[in-house]
Amino acid sequence: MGASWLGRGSTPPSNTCVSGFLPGRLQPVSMAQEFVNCKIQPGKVVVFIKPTCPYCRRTQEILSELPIKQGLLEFVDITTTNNMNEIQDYLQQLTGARTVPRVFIGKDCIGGCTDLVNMQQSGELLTRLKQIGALQ
Ligand SMILES: N[C@@H](CCC(=O)N[C@@H](CS)C(=O)NCC(=O)O)C(=O)O
Repeated sequence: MGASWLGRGSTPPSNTCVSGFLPGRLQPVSMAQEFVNCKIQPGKVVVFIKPTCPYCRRTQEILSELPIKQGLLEFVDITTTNNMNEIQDYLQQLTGARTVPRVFIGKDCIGGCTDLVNMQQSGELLTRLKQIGALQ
């Protein structure tokens, strides 16, 4: 088991999540960073949530009603982790905000609930979902 790509080149396959020092990086990757990085994937919609947050619930309603392919929509409840604050710190670093929800369409963070609602109303949401191949 372990990182079977080691020794076969300097970089892991793009779908592999690794810990420790990533190639070309000087800083070690923290558990929180690794957790978040592994969830965010090019073809997926991922939302970091807290179940008690009304904006998160609204976001879940909106996205769950859309015809997104099976397995390509994930809600990640960060309250079940033992490093929630570090995860939020990293989300702040990545996206400019540490509030939940944080919505990722593919690798891009589109913001929170208000941003999602605006994108839905403008039609941009379906366009972006189509672009990443997430629609049925
Ligand atoms: N304008 C934001 C509001 C999000 C927001 O205020 N979320 C609250 C929870 S309901 C939050 O993250 N508070 C800080 C925290 O829980 O750490 C959005 O639309 O997503």
